[in-house]
Amino acid sequence: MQNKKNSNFAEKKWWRDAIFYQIYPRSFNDSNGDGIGDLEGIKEKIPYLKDLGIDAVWLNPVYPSPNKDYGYDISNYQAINPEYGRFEDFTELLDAFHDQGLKVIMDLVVNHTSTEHAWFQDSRRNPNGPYGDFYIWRDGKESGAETPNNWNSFFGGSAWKYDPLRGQYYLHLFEEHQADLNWANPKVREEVFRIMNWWFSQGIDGFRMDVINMISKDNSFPDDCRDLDELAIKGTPYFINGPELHTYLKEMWEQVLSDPSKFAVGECPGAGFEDVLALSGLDRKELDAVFQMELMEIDHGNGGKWDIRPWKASEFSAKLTRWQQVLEGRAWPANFLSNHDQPRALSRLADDDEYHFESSAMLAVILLSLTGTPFIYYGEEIGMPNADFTSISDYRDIDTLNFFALERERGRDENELLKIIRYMSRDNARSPMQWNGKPYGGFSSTEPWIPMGRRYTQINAEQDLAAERSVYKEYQKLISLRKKTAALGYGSFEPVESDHEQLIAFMKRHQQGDYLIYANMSGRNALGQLSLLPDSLPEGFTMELEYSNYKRTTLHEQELKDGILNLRPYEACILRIVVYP
Ligand code: TEU
Ligand code: CA
Repeated sequence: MQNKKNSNFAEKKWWRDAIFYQIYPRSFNDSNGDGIGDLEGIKEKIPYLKDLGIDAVWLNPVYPSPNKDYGYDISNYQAINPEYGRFEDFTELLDAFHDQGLKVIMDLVVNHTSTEHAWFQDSRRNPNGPYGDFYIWRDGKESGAETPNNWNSFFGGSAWKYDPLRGQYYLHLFEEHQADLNWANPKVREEVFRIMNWWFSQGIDGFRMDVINMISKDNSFPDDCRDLDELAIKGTPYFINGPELHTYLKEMWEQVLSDPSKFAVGECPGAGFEDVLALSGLDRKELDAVFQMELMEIDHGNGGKWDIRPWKASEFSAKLTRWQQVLEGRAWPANFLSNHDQPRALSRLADDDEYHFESSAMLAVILLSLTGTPFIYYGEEIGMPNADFTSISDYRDIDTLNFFALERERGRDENELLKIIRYMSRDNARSPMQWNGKPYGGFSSTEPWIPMGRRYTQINAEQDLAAERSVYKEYQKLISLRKKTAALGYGSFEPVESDHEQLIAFMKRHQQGDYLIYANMSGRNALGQLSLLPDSLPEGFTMELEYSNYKRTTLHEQELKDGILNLRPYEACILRIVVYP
C-alpha cells in the first residue's frame, strides 16, 4: 500500500538516497605523525569508507581556527587549517572522493566567527569602519557595569563579553572567542553567501550548517524573565528560530542554494515540528533537511544536558514515531543517533559491553530503517564506545571543562561532576578512531591530541573486520538491504506496540512492499505480539526474515503459530510482509 504522502518525495535528489558518514577530521586518521588527524589521513581511508557502502561524507570544520572550540571558531573561511593540510590537500581529497562517486559536504559556521577573524579585529578597532556593525555590540546597563541582558552562553556564564578597546559588550552564544555575527546587517549576509558560492565553485556538494536557526536575534535583546533551573540557558526564546530567520534563509536559497544538486542540512537545536516544517518544508525554498535534537535530549533534565535523567524505550519510541509521522510527505528528515556533540549512542542508549555486538547492530537497524537521510558517525560502524575518560585532565572540550570549573566554583563534589561528565561529555565522541590495537590505535605514530578511548585495544577496526561477528559487516548488510528496499528509506512509518517498555517496533509501508522492524533496547528477552500488528495488513499475510543481528535465519514455526516473536537482549529484526496471491 503506497502512502500517498511520501510520493511527494518521488523527485530524485541524490541526498535522499544517500547514506552519509560524518568525519571528525581531528580524530579520524593522522598521516604525518603529529597526533592530529588530517586530510591526507582521510584520503588513505577512502577505500574503507567505499567498502562500507556509504555515499557521502560530512567533514566537521577544517578551516583556520584558534581551536577554542576545535574548529567551530573560524578565523578564515576561505582556507584550510594548516594542522589538517594545505589547500591542495583539500582539493586532492575532494577529487579522490568524487572519483569514488562519493559526495562531500562541508561545515558552515556562520552564526559566529572566531574573535581572531579579521572582521572582528577590525570591528573592535573601527566601530565606524566597514566591519563596525558586523557583530552584536551593545552598551552595558548601569553605564557598562552590567551586561546588556541576562542571556547565558551554551558553554556556561554570560553570553556577553566586555571589550575595553571598543568600550562595549559583544554577544557570544558559545565560547567568548566565538563572537556572534550580526545577520541583520545585509553586508554580513552578502559576505556569507559569497563565501558559500566560493566553496561550491571549489566543487563541494553541500553544507551542514551550524546552529543556523540562531542567526536571527530579537533586536530588543530583552532579559529572559522565565523561572528556569539554575543550569538552564537563559535567552533562548529570543534567538532560537528568531524573527528574521526565514527571510535570511530564503535569501540564502536565492543567492546560493537554488541549484537542486546542492545539499543544505541545518543543525537546529530547539527546533520543534512547526519550525522544522517551516525550515525544510518541500515548498519552503530554505533548507533541504534539519537536524533536530529532540531524541538527543531524551536524558536531559530541566537543567539541560548536565542534569541527566533516566529514560524509557517507550519515550524513545514516541519521539521517533512523532517525528517520522509529522514530517511524512512534508519535509525530508535527517537522522542520526551519534555526532561530535553527543555521547556515543552505543554507550548511551544500549550496552557497549556484554552485548556490544548486538547493541551496535540493533542501533544500526533503527538508524537505517527510518525514512530520511541517515548519518553514521565515525566509529559507529565498528561499535566504538564512549571514550570513558577517568580524569578531568583527559578532557579537551571547552563545554565540558567550563561545566566542571563553574560547578567546582559552586562547591560541587569533584567525583560527582566527573561521573556526570563521564556520561555526557562531547569528548566521549571525539577520541581518536580505533583502527587497530597498536599504540595510539593505528590513528597516529605519536601521542594524539586527546587520549585514546579506554577500550581501544579490544574494540578496533582491525579486530572487528577479522571477527566472525563483525559490526562493520552488519553495517554493510544493512546498508545494502536499505538500498534495495524502498520501504526503509521512503516508506510511511506506523508504530507497533508503542508503549512497550523494551521494544522499538514499527512498520514501514511502501508500494514495493511492507516491512516490520523490531528492536529490543533492553538486556532482557522481550516478546513481540504479532497479533498487535496493524489490522490494515492484508488477509493471510505472513512474514519472512530479512535481517537479524542474532544467528536467526527464519521465524520459527512456533512463533508464527503463537503469533509471538521472542527477541533476545538487544535483538533487532527486519521482517518482510509476504502476501501469497
Ligand atoms: O552545536 C550546537 C549545539 O547545540 C551544541 O553545541 C550543544 O549546545 C552543545 O552540545 C552544548 O551543550 C554546534 C556544533 O555542533 C558544536 O560542536 C559547536 O560547539 C557549537 O555549535 C558552536 O559552534
Ligand atoms: Ca596530522
